[in-house]
Amino acid sequence: MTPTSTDSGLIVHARLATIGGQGYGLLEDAAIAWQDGQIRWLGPEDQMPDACRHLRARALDANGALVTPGLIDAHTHLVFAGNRAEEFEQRLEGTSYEAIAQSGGGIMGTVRATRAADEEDLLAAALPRARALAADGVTTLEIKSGYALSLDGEAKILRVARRIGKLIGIDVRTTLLALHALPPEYQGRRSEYVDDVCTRWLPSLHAQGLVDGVDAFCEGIGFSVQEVRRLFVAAKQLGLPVKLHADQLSNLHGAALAAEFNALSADHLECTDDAGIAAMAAAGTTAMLLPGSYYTLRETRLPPVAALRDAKVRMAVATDFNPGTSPLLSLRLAMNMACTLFKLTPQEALLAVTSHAAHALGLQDRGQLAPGMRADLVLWRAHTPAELSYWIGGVQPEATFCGGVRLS
Ligand code: DI6
Ligand code: FE
Repeated sequence: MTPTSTDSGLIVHARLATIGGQGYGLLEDAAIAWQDGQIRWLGPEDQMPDACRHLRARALDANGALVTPGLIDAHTHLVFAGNRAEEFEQRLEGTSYEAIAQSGGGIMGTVRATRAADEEDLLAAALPRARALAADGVTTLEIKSGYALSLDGEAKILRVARRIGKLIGIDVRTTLLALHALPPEYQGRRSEYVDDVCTRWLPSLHAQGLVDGVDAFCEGIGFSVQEVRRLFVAAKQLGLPVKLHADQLSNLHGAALAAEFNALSADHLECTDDAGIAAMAAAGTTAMLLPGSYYTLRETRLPPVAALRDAKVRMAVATDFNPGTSPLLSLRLAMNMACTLFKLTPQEALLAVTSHAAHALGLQDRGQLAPGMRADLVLWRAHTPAELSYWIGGVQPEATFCGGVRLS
């Protein structure tokens, strides 16, 4: 690899929050070098090995500023058409989220708009959203389907998700969320819908290379534990990891179900009980906290953060970006909300969008700064790691690298 390669580089005079070892894993007066998209060395600048010195010619001088791993937004519904601003108004006038869904709005409103959009329209709508997340330091982005609810439509969404990653240069992980709402064609035939998703849609989309994981909306207005169980059995047979929208609006014991299938994550958890937490702890399932939807729905039940912490369940945080309950395009704002609303410490919040979020996607090659890890890193216009949770807006990356290649 030559010094001019686009996926090699060096940052000097940095404060590295490595997220390895204890807490932030801070290294002062440090340098970090990468080659072929992988971190090769990091440490005190005066100990830099000769093998890294050829990168000096085009080193970035951080002037003492903070470098973190690239942020990971591990729960989004980024690809859809239209928006739901009208429902936002209705909710503020007193109509509940569930009542809107039951009267044919909610998710189904977005489904109608998304079905009517072609692939290029969907891409054009989604790209600026992904760019907004990337501008805030996101280098790995999970995107769920779930707003077309037909085999071809879900494929269209997942293809758009993959294209976004290539166009912006970030790493996109796709999740099939067909059990999001019952499509109108299947009214009165719920069981047949679940069967079709399990036996036809999932194998077909998997064979097309469009599915990295499987999710479901386990809720009174979504799908039951029994229905989700069938989906998870089918996913496991294909070797696909699962995760679950669990216990957000009601306690259907979704967290325990997720744990039973060794889910990567159980997400939301506002209504999760002690048995659910114990099951997650035993299974190593990550708790995915989503303060954006808590805030937007003006929810008052808090996820059981103290109990999750006591049980040593890993906590991740994501935007849950979606048009209904979380129109939030800043993972940093989600970190701030996780601290202010859920009482995470800023240190927990940074872990939640780096190493714990990587865990929630089943990815071992990122989320920390260490030799051998992907060179996904952000140089911030900030000095202390707590600033990333503290400032509400304003702090932006000075430079972002994904797989060693500079994004901004
Ligand atoms: N994620 C979801 O899938 C639902 N809520 C959530 O947090 C529904 C999103 C929507 O209303 O479109
Ligand atoms: Fe969601």
